[in-house]
Amino acid sequence: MTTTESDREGQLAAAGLDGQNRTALGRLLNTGSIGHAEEDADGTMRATIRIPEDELRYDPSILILPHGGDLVLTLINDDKNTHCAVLPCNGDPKFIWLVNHAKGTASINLDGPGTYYYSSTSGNDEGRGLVGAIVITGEVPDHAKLDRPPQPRP
Ligand SMILES: [Cu+2]
Repeated sequence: MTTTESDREGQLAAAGLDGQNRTALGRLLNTGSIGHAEEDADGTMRATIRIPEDELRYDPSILILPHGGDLVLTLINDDKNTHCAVLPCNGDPKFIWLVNHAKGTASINLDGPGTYYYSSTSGNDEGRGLVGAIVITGEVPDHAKLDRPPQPRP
């Protein structure tokens, strides 16, 4: 599911910050849409991220996960240029190369809540805004909690 916030999009468009070579070289980071991963019965999460033609953004640009774990990402490059994604993953990052009109799948594991950024590191994609975020909600898994008394929280 993808949602948009029309007021913000209108303001970004009016300011010339929603595309390439207007007010700035590229769009601002994470000004695109928001999406939610779907979850299989076994807890594996799935989502599809596209790179629309001539927009230099991931869509959704912010992907929200209900909790940490395994994520199967389908990436589709609808653009007329080659892009990629260097994705966060426990251990080493994962790299997926996406030539024009390519579709690929990346399996990653992120077991802690938090905000993870990824981008296309080819050409000047990052500088032009081809940066996405994966936001994991939920609690830290028990195995990652420190053995200490409850801490005050804001
Ligand atoms: Cu779940």
